Amino acid sequence: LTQDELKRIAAYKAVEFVQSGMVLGLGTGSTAKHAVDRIGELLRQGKLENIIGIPTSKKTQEQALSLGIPLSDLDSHPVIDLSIDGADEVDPDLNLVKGRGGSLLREKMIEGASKKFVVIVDESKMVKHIGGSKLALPVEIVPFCWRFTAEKLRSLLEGYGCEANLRLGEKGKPFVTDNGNYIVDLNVENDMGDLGLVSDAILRLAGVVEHGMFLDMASTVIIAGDFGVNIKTK
Ligand code: DER
Repeated sequence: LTQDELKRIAAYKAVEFVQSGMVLGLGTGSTAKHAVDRIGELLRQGKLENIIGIPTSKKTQEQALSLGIPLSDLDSHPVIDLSIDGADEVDPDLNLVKGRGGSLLREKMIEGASKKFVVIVDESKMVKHIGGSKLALPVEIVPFCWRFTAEKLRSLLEGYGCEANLRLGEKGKPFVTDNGNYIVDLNVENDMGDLGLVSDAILRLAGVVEHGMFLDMASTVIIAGDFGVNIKTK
């Protein structure tokens, strides 16, 4: 099976948790895209009804609109029944790294407001400990004096062998999030140990908006692999 087929399998499995009448957090990324497509299909077939979607990015908002999924926002729905989203890394405690698609702030707000947060991944996302792989830990920061904040982040984590790189968009310009902020990708080499301490230290830096570690937030992780589908629940 291709990686995209595995993503679709995990996504379709997660949509089985969706019931008519639910307020749903709609995730962002290539895996969540399959879940949003599936929800749109079931609505069209009349197998689901009275769904309200809360999109985690402008990209997902456009996808949901094109599928005719009724949309709203957190101001109107501060409590969400179920959110479905992908992840970049999942550790054995179901802690996540997210944000490689640049939507981590809205995802964390919406998924943090959800009674149930189902994560959908292909098996390649499973790691022994998050942040210690070659993949980056995204941090959303304000554009004002971004070099100052990036250096503060780098020195904060230099004990773990950290490089801080400003994420670039088109034509070498800084990538700008849906919220008008920048993203610094922290390439951390070693296991960061107590992730809660690292999270608090990052969030204390005044120029930081939010980071991509989603600690103790996932209620269920659906993993699709050539072995089949494995569902881990907190
Ligand atoms: O950027 C994000 O937060 C995405 O949800 C990411 O974590 C997963 O994206 P993928 O499904 O395209 O791998």
